[in-house]
Amino acid sequence: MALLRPLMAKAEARFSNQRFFFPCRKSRTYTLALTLLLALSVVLLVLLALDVLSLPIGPLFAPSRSHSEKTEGFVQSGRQWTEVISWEPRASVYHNFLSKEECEYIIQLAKPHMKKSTVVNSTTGGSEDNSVRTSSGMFLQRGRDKIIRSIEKRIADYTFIPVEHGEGLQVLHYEVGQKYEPHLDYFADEFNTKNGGQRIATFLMYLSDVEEGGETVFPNAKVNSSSLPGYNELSDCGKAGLALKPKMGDALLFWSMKPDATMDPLSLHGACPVIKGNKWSAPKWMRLHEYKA
Ligand SMILES: O=C(O)CCC(=O)C(=O)O
Repeated sequence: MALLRPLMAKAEARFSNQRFFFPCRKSRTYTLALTLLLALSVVLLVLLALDVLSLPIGPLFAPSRSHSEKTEGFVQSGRQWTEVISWEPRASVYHNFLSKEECEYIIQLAKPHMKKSTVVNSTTGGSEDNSVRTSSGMFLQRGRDKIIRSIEKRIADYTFIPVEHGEGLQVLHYEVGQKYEPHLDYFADEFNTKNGGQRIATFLMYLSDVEEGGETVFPNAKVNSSSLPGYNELSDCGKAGLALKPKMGDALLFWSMKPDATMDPLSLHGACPVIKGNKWSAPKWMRLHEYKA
């Protein structure tokens, strides 16, 4: 026993040695870190489930660009999503397609060159002044600069219609009382289809809000529009069909050509008279074939 005493003392000293307890503390630290991580994951999962947080994955129909993505020169800060508003005719809205800066840029480019809008004479194919269209407008050359090229590329990416099939961007301005009576964007004459063939779709961008009136209306759309949200805020002209109230940056895509390659008369549409404020819009017409701009 006397012989064992030094050994036992040595073992006791070892047990009480700090170094012995160090691995124990280390494992407690690990346990604490793991618990914290687990708690954090649970909190994250709860926040995701409650939709307080979201992963950078869009819904099925959302365009690929995410919030605050930098477009050519400008930052798009609004939330972007698309919404089908009608199947007959086929029409959808792309919310916040353009940034505020892009809208202002287009207006500032167009302003010095605005002229009274004309319509196409369906027999001769020529342009003429007509009381059915009282806005003013101008065309921006396709691909004229970096900003316009970026917008045109985004339209092509979204519609799957190549940039080369697009006409130059038209910029339209409507003052109080100005309008465009219901009409079709596709042609009834041969002259206007020589370059590029028929117009198959229109991508109409709103460059401004309008206080009252100025809606784009589809009088023959097969939609019960009176049950849609916002119906009560529409003008009488807007209430006469499926109508979209202009909102700066939003874009309306509608198809003049049906999937069976025939033209769609239900795509008849017009611009309601502006009652209060000003309206700026920019249609991009897209053709069946390459359009020599
Ligand atoms: O500005 C609008 O709301 C409609 C424009 C339009 O219909 C057109 O230019 O063909």
